[in-house]
Amino acid sequence: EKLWVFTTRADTIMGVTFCAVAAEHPLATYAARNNPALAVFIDECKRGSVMEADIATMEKKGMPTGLSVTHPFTGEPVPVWVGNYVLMGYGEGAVMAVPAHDERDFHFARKYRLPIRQVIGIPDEPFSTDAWQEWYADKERGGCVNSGKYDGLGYAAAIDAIAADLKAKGLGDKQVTWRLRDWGISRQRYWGCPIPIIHCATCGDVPVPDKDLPVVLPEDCVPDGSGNPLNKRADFVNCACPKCGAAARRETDTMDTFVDSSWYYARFASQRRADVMLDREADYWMPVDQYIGGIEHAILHLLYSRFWSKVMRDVQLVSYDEPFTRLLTQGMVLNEIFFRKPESGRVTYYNPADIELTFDDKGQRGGAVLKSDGQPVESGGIGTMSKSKNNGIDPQALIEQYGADTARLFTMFAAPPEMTLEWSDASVEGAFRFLKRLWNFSYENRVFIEKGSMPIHVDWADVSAEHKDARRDLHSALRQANHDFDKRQFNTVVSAAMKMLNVLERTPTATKVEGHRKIQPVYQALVTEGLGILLRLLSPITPHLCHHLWRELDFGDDILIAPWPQVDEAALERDTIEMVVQVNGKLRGRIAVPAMASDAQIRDLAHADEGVQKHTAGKSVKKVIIVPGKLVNIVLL
Ligand code: ANZ
Ligand code: ZN
Repeated sequence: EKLWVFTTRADTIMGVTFCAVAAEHPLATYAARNNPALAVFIDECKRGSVMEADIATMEKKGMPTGLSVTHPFTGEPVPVWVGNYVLMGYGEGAVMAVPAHDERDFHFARKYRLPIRQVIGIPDEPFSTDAWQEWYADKERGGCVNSGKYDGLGYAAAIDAIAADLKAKGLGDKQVTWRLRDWGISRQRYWGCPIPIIHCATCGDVPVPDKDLPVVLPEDCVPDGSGNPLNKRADFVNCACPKCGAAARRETDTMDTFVDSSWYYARFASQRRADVMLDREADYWMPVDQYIGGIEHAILHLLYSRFWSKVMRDVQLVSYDEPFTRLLTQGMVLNEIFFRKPESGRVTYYNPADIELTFDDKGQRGGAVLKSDGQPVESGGIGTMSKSKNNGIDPQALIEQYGADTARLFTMFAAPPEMTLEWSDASVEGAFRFLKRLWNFSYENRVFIEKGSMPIHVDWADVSAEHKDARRDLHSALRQANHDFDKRQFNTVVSAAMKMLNVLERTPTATKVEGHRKIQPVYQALVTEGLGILLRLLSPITPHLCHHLWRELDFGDDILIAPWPQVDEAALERDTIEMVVQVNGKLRGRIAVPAMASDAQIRDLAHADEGVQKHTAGKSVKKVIIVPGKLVNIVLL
């Protein structure tokens, strides 16, 4: 007979020193017939956990079957053991053990004094059977050793060669194995998708006929904590068997909510028809371009929905293969936790919105009191917003006080979306102030922008250094923000917008001409261009305000259809660059050098700087190091 094993490391085949089978494996049962000790051990294993997580940590135990198999290449006999770490439900329920390169096999072999044979090596890494080392399992860096004709081959090449040789002998082949496990989808819970099955004493489990679908749940059950209330509903439970017509019972288990969440998005994209699960419209919209969810979905929901998509694809409900193109895992929102713990009884948590903080004369945070009774509460520090800790904030309250744009700006600005975000009322205020500034600035400058204001023609090559700098700052902020939008790093998009407003606010507006203030056309041009960019840049984050100002300033009717602002590369060019000058590595001055300056020119300018001269006078220079665009370091002898 043959013993089949599943391995992902065929490259280690010359290091096999034993095989191990699961307790449920037919070979184990066979070996236990005349071996009572083995039978007892097998029983013990069967009572143990089959959870992978438990198996990973539990003590590895085994017992020899007394049988052996023949190594496919060397022809040597290989003993077969029963091992408690081998799962019947995975692969073949049997493993080829390579103690030198598999950590479980290593500990097993050490415990039962089985041979350990190195067959993967990394130059300069000494191998010892005394203790397991991470690199023993490294398939990236290692190559075959002590493996005859396979010596020197890397992981992939060795597997190809060995698989081909096994195939030629009819002793093996490459195969794809999935680690999907069964998913029990029924729940003893009232409010879920009904399982359309009727239980009949004679016919068994009979599906509800198509014409009677969907099974509709009663909506007036009152859960009383004593189990699934559907069980008590005779009107729901009692029915006739669709096959024989006899009295039968309707299934009261409902489906796991993960069933619904596995495909809801496809239904959202195809919700017009009530008579089908999905129509072709789902294909038009799907897959989801950008999925967003918490990390808690990483192994459950995201895996289930991929699996479900493939089933829907196989039964030709949809034609796509994967449900989500791109995933963003957002960070948790944190907030302070407030509570009171009575002498006896349960802790009560209070919502931060109902708490007032007290401060001493120096503005230092003191205690906290509950607004309603003025009595102190304790702080439990910062934690994830949760129902159990009652530290969630209802954005509705913020929206009512400050408007939706402020609420959005604050959340976008507080942290990159993947990071945790600490809630702070002060930052909400800051976001609000910024939007007010933008609003005021826009109205103050409206006259320069709206239709009917002076037409402006500016040759940007020909304006003052100050205005050139301002325009460069605007465009370099835009370049950074466009980049950050692509990376979904909205917090720095907001900082770019803030920088733009600062630049615009400090740009000189007017010159005095014959005692009168005369608005400079270059200012007008700059503010028109700058606000145009700023409003479009912010519009995905604070849409209402930007849309309104866009119209008020006569930029156009609808900011949503305005083209996205583009960086003017010419604006980014500099006439002069500031470089820092160091003497022996210490900062001694700053110089402005022409953008096109040669190294010799830069060196001369550095030596001419007053601050630098103080430290170089009378000394000899050993060498000058120039880091282009950044720094000059003068090293003295
Ligand atoms: C020989 C070998 C040598 C292995 C080596 C690993 C390292 P993943 O990657 O998680 O799929 N295996 C196979 N079937 C098993 C079962 N029923 N119960 C427990 N373990 C089983 O794991 C694949 C590896 O898990 C396989 O590759 C096998 O051990 C083990 F240096 O074979 B390997
Ligand atoms: Zn029946």
